[in-house]
Parts: sequence; C-alpha cells; structure tokens
Amino acid sequence: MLNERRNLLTAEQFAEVILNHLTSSQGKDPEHASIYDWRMALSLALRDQVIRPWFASTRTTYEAEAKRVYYLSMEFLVGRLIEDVATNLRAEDVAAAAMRSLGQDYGQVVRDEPDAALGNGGLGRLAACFMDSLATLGIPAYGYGIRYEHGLFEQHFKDGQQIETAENWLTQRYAWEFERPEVRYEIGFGGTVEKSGQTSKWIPAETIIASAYDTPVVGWNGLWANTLRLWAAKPVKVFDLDSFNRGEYLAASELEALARTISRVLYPDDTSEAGKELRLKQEYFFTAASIKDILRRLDSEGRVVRDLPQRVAIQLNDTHPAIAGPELVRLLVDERKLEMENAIDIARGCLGYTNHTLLPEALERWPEPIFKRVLPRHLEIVREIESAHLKASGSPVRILEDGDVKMGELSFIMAHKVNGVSALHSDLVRETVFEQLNRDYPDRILNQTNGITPRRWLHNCNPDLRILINDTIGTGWPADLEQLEKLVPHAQDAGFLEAFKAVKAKNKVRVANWLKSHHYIAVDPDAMFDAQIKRIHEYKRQLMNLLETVALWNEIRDNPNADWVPRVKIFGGKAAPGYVVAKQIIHLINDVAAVINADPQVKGLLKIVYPENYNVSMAELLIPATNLSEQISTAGNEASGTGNMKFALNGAPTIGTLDGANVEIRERVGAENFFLFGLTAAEVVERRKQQNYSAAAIAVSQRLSRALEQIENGVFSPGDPDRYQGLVQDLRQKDYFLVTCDFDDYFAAQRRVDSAYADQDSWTRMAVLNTARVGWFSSDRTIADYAKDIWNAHSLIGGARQPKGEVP
Ligand code: NTF
Repeated sequence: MLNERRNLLTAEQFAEVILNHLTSSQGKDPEHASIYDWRMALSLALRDQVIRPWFASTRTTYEAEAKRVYYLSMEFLVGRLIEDVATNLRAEDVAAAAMRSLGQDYGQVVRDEPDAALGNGGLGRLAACFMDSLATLGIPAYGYGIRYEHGLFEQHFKDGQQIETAENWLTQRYAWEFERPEVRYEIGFGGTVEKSGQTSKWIPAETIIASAYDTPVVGWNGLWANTLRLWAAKPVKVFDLDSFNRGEYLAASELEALARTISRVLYPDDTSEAGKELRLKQEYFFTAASIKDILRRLDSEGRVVRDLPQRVAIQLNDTHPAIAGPELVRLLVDERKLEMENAIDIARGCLGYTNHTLLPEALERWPEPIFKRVLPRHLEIVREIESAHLKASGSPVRILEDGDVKMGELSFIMAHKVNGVSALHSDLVRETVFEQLNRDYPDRILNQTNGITPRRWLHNCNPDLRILINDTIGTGWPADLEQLEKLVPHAQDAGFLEAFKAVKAKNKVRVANWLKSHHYIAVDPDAMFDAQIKRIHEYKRQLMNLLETVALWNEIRDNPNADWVPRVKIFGGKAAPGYVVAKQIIHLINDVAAVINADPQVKGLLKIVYPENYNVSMAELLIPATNLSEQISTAGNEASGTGNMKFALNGAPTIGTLDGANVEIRERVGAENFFLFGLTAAEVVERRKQQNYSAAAIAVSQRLSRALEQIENGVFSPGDPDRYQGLVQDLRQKDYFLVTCDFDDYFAAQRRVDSAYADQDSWTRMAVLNTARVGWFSSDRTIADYAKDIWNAHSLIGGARQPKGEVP
C-alpha cells in the first residue's frame, strides 16, 4: 500500500529544477529563452516530480500481484496538462512562485500549452477523466490509444462556414511523454491463413510497427501514477536505399509515409464512408498492439494465460477496440494452442464493453469483404465466436448479418459485462439495440452513469469558486465530491450568495475580455450567458436553440419596451467534415449572428457569439462563466452527456429535456432548480409514428412559422436567399429529431428562465444548489463502481477513498 506523500520541493528548489531544464533540456539561457522554452522547462520539471510515485506505483502493483485495468480507447481528449499535474502534485503554488521568481508569468506559460486534441468529444473526454480518477483512486491501470500526429482538425470560419485545417500539436515537442523505442510490436494486415490439420496460421501481407509512447498520469495528492500508453505507427523498414540510389527519392521514403498514415489523424466519429478501411486498420493497429503488450506483461510476471481473467480487466470504450476479442482468441488458439471454446471463455472473462450511443450510424458495422481483406483470420474467428454463442444460448442474434460484421453484437457477445452510461441510456440499451441479447444473457447489461473529474472541472478551471468552497466547507471535496452537499445550508446565507454571485461575475468578465482580445467581439458581462457547447449534431438540436433565438429577436423588436433580460447566446463546437447538415447549421448560426448582432434595435439585449475551434481549454474558460446550460437533445438520443455535469457543478442551472444524465441531474438538484421541457423518450417514439407531425407542429406555432419563413426567405442570407431552403424543407417535411414538436415548449421554458433570472437572489440560490448537489457525478464515483461491478479491481493506496465493496 502506498500512502506516503513525498515532501514537496520549496519554490526555490523548484526554480532550480526549472532552470536546469531550461539549460540542459532546452539548451537556452534565461536571456534568450522563449515562452516555449520556459513552458518546456516547467513541464519537464513537473514531470520529474511524477517519476517517483510512478515507479512506486508500478512496484506496488507488482508486489501486490494486483489486477490491472486496461482502458482501450480510440480517443483520449486530454487537453492541457501543466495545471493538472501541478495541482495533483499539490505543487501549484510552488510552481507559480518558482516561475515568478524567474521573472515569468505562470498563467501565461500555462495558457501557451496546446491542447492534446486526441478526441472528438464526450467519449474521448470521458476517457481522460477516467485516467485521472483511476490514478486518484490508486487502481493500477493503463490507458491504451493512438498517438495521432494531428489529432482532430482545427476549425476556422470563413464567410461563416467551417474550414478544417490540420491540427499540429506535435510539431512542438510533447513534454509529458517518454518514447519507448524498445516497446515495439509488429502488426499485420491482409494476407492469407495457412491450415495444417487443426491449426491455423495467419500470414499477413503487410506489416507495420506499433511503437510505444508513455505519459504518466498522476492522481490527486501525488499518491499514485498510472500510464497512458499511445501507439505510433512506424515502418518495419524506414528507408529504401536501393530506390534512393536509383534516384527515386520519393519512393525511398514511401514505406515510411504509408506506415505512418495509420496514426496520422483521428476520424470524426460520425462521418460515414470516408477512409473506412484505414479506420479499421487504425482500430486493429492499436488494439492488437495493446493486447500483445498485455500478454507480454503477463508472461513477464510468470503467469499463464489461464490466469488472465484474475489478472487483467480490459474495458472497450465503445466498439472501436472490439477486435480485442477476436485478437485475444487468435493469440490464445493459434499461438498458445488453447481450445477455441476455452479461449473464448478466457477472453470473455477479461472483457467489458461500454456502449456510448444508440444512433444506428454510429454503431460500427464492417462490410465483410473489407474485414476479410484486412483481417482474414479474424473473420474466421468471428464465425467461431458466433457459432459458440448460437450453440450456447440458442439465440437468433448473429454477428455476421446482411454482409456485415456487426461490432456491437461482437462486443456484447465477447464481454462478460456490458454497460450504458446513464440510467435512461442503459434502459434503452436493454430495450432497443440489444433487446434480444439482453434476453439471452439477462445479467450482462448494467448501468454506470458517467462522471467528470472535479480536479479539472472545478478545482482548476474555477479558481475563485474553489477558494470560496474551501473557505466554506474545507478542502476535502476534490477527493470526495459529495462533500459539496455541505454547501446546501449556505444557499440560505445572503453573504454566501453574494460571494457566489461575485465569482460568477468575475468569470464572466474574464470571458468578455477573452472574447474581446481573441475574437474581437464585445459582450456585456452583465447579460445572462447562455451556452451550448458540444459537437454539432442534428440530435443535439443547436438548430432549435437558434430558432428560439430568432423568435426572441422578433419578440424583442415587436415589444421593444418590455422588460427583456439581456442575453448572450454562446455556441461552440465542430462538425464532422463530411456531415453536410451539421455544417449548414454552423453556417446558419454565423449568418444569424451577423444580422442580429448588427441590429441596433436589440443592441444590449441579444447577442450571439460563436468562437471558432472549441476545445477542452475553451470549455474550461466558458463553463465557469455560464449562467444557463443548454442540454436540449431529442429525448432518447444523448447517451449521457458530461458537459451537463460540468455546467451544473460550476453553478449553471440546466434548460433541458429528459435525456441521458439530465434525468439524474434533475433528480439530484431538484426539479425546481432545472428548466425542463420537451417530449420524453417514449413520447418521441410515439410521435415519430404519426403522419406529418412537423407540419402539424408548425401550423399551430406562429412564432416558429415566422422564424422558419425568415430563414428560408433569406433574411439571414440576403446575398444568397435560397441558402437554407433545404434545411427548412427538411424541418417541414421530416424533422426526424422533432425540433418543431419541442419548439413551443422550449420557448416557454426559456421565458421561465428569463423571469427566474430577473430575481438574482433566487437565481443564485438555484445555482448554488446545482453545485452543491451534483457531487455524485464525480468520475471517482463512476470508476469506483466500474472497479467493483465490472473489473473486480482494487485500490492500492491506503487512506484513499476506496471503491465501495470489498478491498483486499
Ligand atoms: C458519447 N458518444 C455520447 O454521445 C455522450 O452522450 C456521452 O456522454 C459520451 O459518449 C460519453 O459516454 C460518442 O461520442 C459516440 F462515439 F459513441 F458516439
């Protein structure tokens, strides 16, 4: 058990470490160092402090013969790390003082760090929060993923439209990682399967190298550190000298370029066709490397494969690493000579699968011909897995169907536990996508409601609120977030409410200044900040928010003398490059913003801002400054949401539907502190069965009709009046996500928000109660429950908050 916190360095000592790195690692003297050099020196100095707990954790795990958790994820949306590491080491004051003593502005250096944008959205950010919580709870764990050279794209707006450029976070050195050139595995693709007697051997046609890069992830108080191991693709043969000598210079480097393609970019998850084969290769690449690494570690500890389920828990973050099942079975059967059924059982004993979406287009299916071309032996094994399943359960559900390999079914059948990510979502998983499989394996599905790390999402991103909370209830909450309940009585205390309001006001000024300096937009920090920041998707209904904005604009102009509550509508988010409708929605937001923001009649009352390139760091800035959190997806579509938790934690009440984790947030904060509207998931299903439901909804809503007509007649696109005809036609004729049906109720809920906001005391009380009552949504709670219910893994730090249940 580890329970000793190492003594912190003094600011003076730490300054010396920084200076040493500036000279020895960066090769600069203080006079000539750039902000980049200072940032590197600071990061490396912090990284040094993580090494000791990191080694100690590995040693402790080894000595305790503890079970390890392996979290396989195509995405880790890590963001910046300096503050994360500094605060988890409890060295933020020391680090800031050290930098000050060296004449540097700590905050500025912190903000110079580019985001590690190795993810799209919620799924990737969840993986990053889980890494923080695994380390905080002291559970031995590895995160395994891909070291994308370019992460997701960078978003720009040109004439209101999204433009994507390559994201270049790795053109600078990444201070946090250690390259492990000795940890490399050959990964094959394609080729043939050789049979001899009962045995099969895969002879791949093409081979590349998976090469490891390790980033230590230290938990709260610096007690424990795990590893995030990301794989980079490299060629087996780096350079072809023969081609070069023939003068074929491009050809000489071709092998390298081809191999590296595999770890170049992260595909936006919701596009359909593009790069299908490449994506399958990426999935196999990182999964196969991880499984090989897991087996190598098992071997090195002198264990046999029979022990796997006792030693190893592998969690599949969605279906992207689903090939882990067949790959593990392949290695056990073809290389370790186990019987097929035995191998399948052992693999299942290790595997858990988390489902993050019910959207059919996001449930992966690979056309058999592609699958066979890339992974011929795995296709045979999938057939074996399918027949073992059919035989054991008598189920009619197949993995191979209509010419596709269905990765959801494969993951379900190969996992001993399958979980959804909110109570509602898990129910829907049972009732819809996996209805039959749930009947076949009734104990397999369980719920694990998502969570967020309180370190990044309150302690670090909202320093003034942190101080206020510390002063009010003490400092235990970052490791035990439900202690925030102790704030509840303070919601009646006028002095506390004033202080809470002042924090929010200060955070809003910070955002107003940033909008002015970085985006040349002026906003009034006294206006209500109303934010919808997330990926742009039809089901998330940014379009409904925008229609409400247009309707409000009309209303204000019709009644200029009414008592309007000034609002700033903040949008943020990227659309997948191939998602045409989402990109049109972005264009429309920017077009509407241009017209409304230029209208003198609503000046000071209504403003739309949409800063480009939303990412984790922008969220950390915007969330603490937000008054109203928009969580308005069509019920039954948002698996959980985690932004909803971040806003509530930072004192922004939600306007939302009964979808995903909104349901549980509302139960906890209290219905009176949540602005509910809209159809329920069951009503959505019923409504979709009706004929012409959108036409009917539009017919009864004058406000909606008017807004739609304005958009389709070019009021917001005078130079190109037909620009949005298709978008509006779709709402009139189909409207799959029921924007029109929920519109009036949403508009009414927004007016309830207006009146509630007008009474600032009661609004602040609502905000406080949101903060006070969402402690349950800490990812520490989520991880403790995964450890108990799925992994049977345990904390190895004494005195830490233990996972509920038994501890060795
Ligand atoms: C997302 N899924 C869901 O859309 C969110 O509701 C949820 O909060 C996060 O996962 C985390 O569980 C995906 O990104 C994907 F890829 F599955 F569609």
